[in-house]
Amino acid sequence: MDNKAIAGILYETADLLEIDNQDSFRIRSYRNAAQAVEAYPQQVADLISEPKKILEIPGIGKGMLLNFQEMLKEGALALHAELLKKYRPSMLDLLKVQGLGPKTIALIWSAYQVCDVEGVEKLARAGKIRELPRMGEKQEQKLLKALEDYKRIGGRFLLDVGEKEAHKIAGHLKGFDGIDKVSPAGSLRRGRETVGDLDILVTGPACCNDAEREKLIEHIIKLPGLMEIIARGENKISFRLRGGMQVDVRLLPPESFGAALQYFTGSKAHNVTLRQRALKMGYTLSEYSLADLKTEKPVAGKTEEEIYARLNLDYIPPELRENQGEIDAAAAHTLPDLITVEDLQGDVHMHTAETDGRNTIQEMAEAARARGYKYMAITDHSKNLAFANGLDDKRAVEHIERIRKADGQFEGIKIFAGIEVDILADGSLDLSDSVLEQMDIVIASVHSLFNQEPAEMTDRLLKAVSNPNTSLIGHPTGRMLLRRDAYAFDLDRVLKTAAQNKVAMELNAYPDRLDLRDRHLRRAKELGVKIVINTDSHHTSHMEKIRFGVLQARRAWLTKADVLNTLHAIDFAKAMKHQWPSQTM
Ligand code: DGT
Ligand code: CA
Ligand code: CA
Ligand code: ZN
Repeated sequence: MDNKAIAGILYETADLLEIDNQDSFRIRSYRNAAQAVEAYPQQVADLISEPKKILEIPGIGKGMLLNFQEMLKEGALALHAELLKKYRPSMLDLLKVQGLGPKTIALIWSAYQVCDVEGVEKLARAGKIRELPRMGEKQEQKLLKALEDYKRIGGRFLLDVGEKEAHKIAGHLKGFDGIDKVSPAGSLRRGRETVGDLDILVTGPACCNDAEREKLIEHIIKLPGLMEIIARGENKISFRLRGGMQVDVRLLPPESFGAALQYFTGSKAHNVTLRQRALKMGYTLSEYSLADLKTEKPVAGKTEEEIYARLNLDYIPPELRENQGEIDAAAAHTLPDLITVEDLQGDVHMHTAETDGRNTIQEMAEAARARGYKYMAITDHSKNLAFANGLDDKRAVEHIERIRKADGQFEGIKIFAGIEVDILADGSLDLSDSVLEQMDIVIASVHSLFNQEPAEMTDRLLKAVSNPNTSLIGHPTGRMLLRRDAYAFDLDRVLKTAAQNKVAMELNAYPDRLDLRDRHLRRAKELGVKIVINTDSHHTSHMEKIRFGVLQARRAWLTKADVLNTLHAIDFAKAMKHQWPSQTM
């Protein structure tokens, strides 16, 4: 159990104690402990044999120590489990609704014994919330709006969170005899930017008869972190994990694994179009097989490849299966040769401890070289971002010197000197031209005043794209997935000017940004704008997030030729100075 998991249980316990009307001192002790563990630099699990050290963590007393020992030994906390049993896990979903705190939830519970999102919504629609003490019509309306927001985004998870849970489940399943393959399907396999629930397919001898399947399902429900079983069938089980994510696991015989993988990978729209094509060709396509329409005899089903081939289609990578023209392209053999992680030669947006990063230039360079990159860039913040300790002109120049020196010391990787300079309210850049001119790469980004009028924001970005020092625009729409929408502006106009000026757009690979997003990237490509895929790493461990960016690039049909940081270092450096390669590679 890592610190995050421990903190998660403690936070939930505090909330549930509050709903349970326990005394505030006790509630606070759980919340404080959760905060302390979350911020603690060392893993508490490594200290299990040294209780003294655990007691040195601020806010952790003897009573809390017992809780820690229980969690680390049992993987759970009895108090937490009891409270969840009393109030049902759905209570935890309610706590995630904006503005719905433990106090209000306790109020609703004591009046109506309702503790799930749907139930509370019903009460609000029936005008039952306004009747509660300290509530009124206004609070009820606000709650309804919050419930709507919750349903729109609250039930979804970032791609990396979904992937991590899927890995854990796959690891647990592989420990069982008679399993050959475990594959994620659904939106996770398509690399969608967020996932609703996880769909996981399992095949092997253990899936082929009732007795074995029963044993396998018994094994699955022992998964650590499984909180609630939602539905259990002969070859399917659905459950909810701690944290709220729902998982559907399906057990399949090998002969229909490909058909099931195809079906459950989706998207629904892709499947509908594919099924129509199958019908026209005299087949039926189902989750069990591709079969002859008349004789009902299966003609394919073991692998996805044989299904697509039977339908006279090139294999369609999961990322493209959104019914956006991929089936026609596969029929015409014109699917793009999608970019891969291996195509990338460098990552050119990263921060160091000089501003708000955690590592030195050397540490970042070492990590980039270990990934096999041929080049990288250090691009710390500028002074407008005061809370990040952004650089002014003088410090920026000193930093360039340090970067050049580090570059001289490092074999095997070119370290470009760059900056992530703020685009100020009027579209000017936060550092002097004379300083920006010394940079190999200038990433211009909006980090403030997101609420400008759309026309003003468009002008602001147009001005940044027209600045001769700008090489690319960082995270161009500013959205934060599940938290903040993109700022409003005319992206098309900005893209058109960017194409003229040969200023690139970033695909920020960080899983809570993924900005530009898939359909915007596809539009950028259409308008002739080149892309740079970056991680925006603030720590050496962030560099591996690059694959989430590549997934989005693939969803946007991008090839190696569309992405500038697939170029060799010398050509890449030219591209950052508006000299894009003329012909496609
Ligand atoms: P999500 O979970 O909201 O992120 O999105 P998906 O795409 O994973 O959707 P999900 O989990 O409801 O279903 C997984 C796949 O299964 C979906 O992409 C296509 C297939 N599927 C599920 N239900 C249906 C259905 O009623 N009709 C068709 N044609 N396909 C379905
Ligand atoms: Ca799903
Ligand atoms: Ca599902
Ligand atoms: Zn930024």
